[in-house]
Amino acid sequence: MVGTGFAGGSHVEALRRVPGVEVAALAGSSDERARAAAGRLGVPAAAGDYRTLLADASIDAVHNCTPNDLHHEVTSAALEAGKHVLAEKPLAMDAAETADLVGRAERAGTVTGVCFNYRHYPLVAEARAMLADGRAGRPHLIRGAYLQDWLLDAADWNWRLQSERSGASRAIGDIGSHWMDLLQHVTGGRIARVYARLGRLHEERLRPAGPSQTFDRGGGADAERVAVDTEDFATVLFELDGGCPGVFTVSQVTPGKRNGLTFEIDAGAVSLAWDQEHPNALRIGRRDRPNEVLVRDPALLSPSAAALAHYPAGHEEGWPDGLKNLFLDFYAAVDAHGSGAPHESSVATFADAHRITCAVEAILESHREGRWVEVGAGG
Ligand code: SOE
Repeated sequence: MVGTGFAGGSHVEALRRVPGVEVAALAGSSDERARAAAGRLGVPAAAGDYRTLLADASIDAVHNCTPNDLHHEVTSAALEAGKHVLAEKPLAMDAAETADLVGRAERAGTVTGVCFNYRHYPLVAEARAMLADGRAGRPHLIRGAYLQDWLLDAADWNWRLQSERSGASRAIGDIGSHWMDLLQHVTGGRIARVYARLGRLHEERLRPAGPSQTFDRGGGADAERVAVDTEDFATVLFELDGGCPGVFTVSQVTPGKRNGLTFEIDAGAVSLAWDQEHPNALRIGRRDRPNEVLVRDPALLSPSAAALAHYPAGHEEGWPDGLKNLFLDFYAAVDAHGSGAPHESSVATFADAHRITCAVEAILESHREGRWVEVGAGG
C-alpha cells in the first residue's frame, strides 16, 4: 500500500476482507508517517520510501493511494518493477500522463485497474444488467449529481485545493470523474461531447500550518489565506456517443450532502434511479403499473448483481463493501493472470480512466471557451 490518507486506510480495511490477500507493507511520505499508519492499520511493515516496497520480490501488487501529483511516478515505477497495480483515481494529473500510463501498462503485461469504486455496488450492477439485456429499454434522457459538503467552509482544507497537487480540475476531477465513469459503466455508452459551467464559492481559503486529512473540518488559528484556482461546483450538459442527452451537477459545497452520488436514467420501458447514500434500493419507474423499489436481496437480483451482495436482504451493505467487491474482482484477475484461467472483470481499466481524464479536460475547455467540446482521445 502506498499512501497513508483516507484512500490508503479504506483500502487496507477492505483488503482484510478479501480471502488470500495479505497487506504486506505500507509506504508513506516519511518513515514516521508510514510507521504511524502501519501501527494504526495493523500492517506488519512500513517504509518512508515506496521504492523499498517495489524492491521486495515477495510483493505482488501495489495499491497507489498517493495524492494525484504522485500517481504517474508511483504507478510507472510499480509497473517497471513488474507489479500488478491498482491505481486510485484520477489515474494521473492530465491526459498526456494517463495516455503514457496506458502504454506502460500494456508493455508491462501485469494486471492493472483503477479505483472507480461506485461500479461495484449490487444495485448498480442490476441497473447495468437491465439496460444491457433490454429489460429497461433504450436510454433517451439522463440526469444526475455528485454532491458533497466537506469543502463548504473557507477553513476546510486538503491537498486537493492545490491545483499543483490535485490537477487543473477539482470538483469535476475528484468526484465528477466518478459520476462519468459510473454512468458510462451502467449505460455502456460514452460521453462524446460536453457543455460545462464551473464555479467557486470561495476565491480564498484558509490553509492550516499542520497536516489535514480528506473530510477533516476547518483549520486552526494559525491558518494562512491562499487563493484557490479550481472549481467548487459545476454543471455539465453532455451527449453520449449514441446521441442520448444528459445533465449532471457536481459540488463539494452543498450543505447536507455528504457523498450524494445519484443517477436517473429514463429509458423506453422504465426509468432507473439510484442514490449512493441509500445504495440498497434501485427505483424502477413505470407508467402502466406501480413503480417499484428493488431492494438488495440476492434472491431477487440478476446473477451479476447477486454476486456483489454478500449478506441477505435487510443486512445493509454500502461504501466499504463496494470497495471490497472491486478488490475481489481485481485479485480474481490477478489469480487468473497467474493460472491462465479466463476472468471477466468489471474493474475500470487504465484506458477507461484515460478517457475520463479526456472528458475532464473537455469540460475545462468548454467552460473556458463557452462552447460544446468533443471529448477527444487525448495524450
Ligand atoms: C473526496 O471528495 C473523496 O474522498 C473522493 O476523492 C473519493 O474519490 C470519493 O469516493 C469520496 O470523496
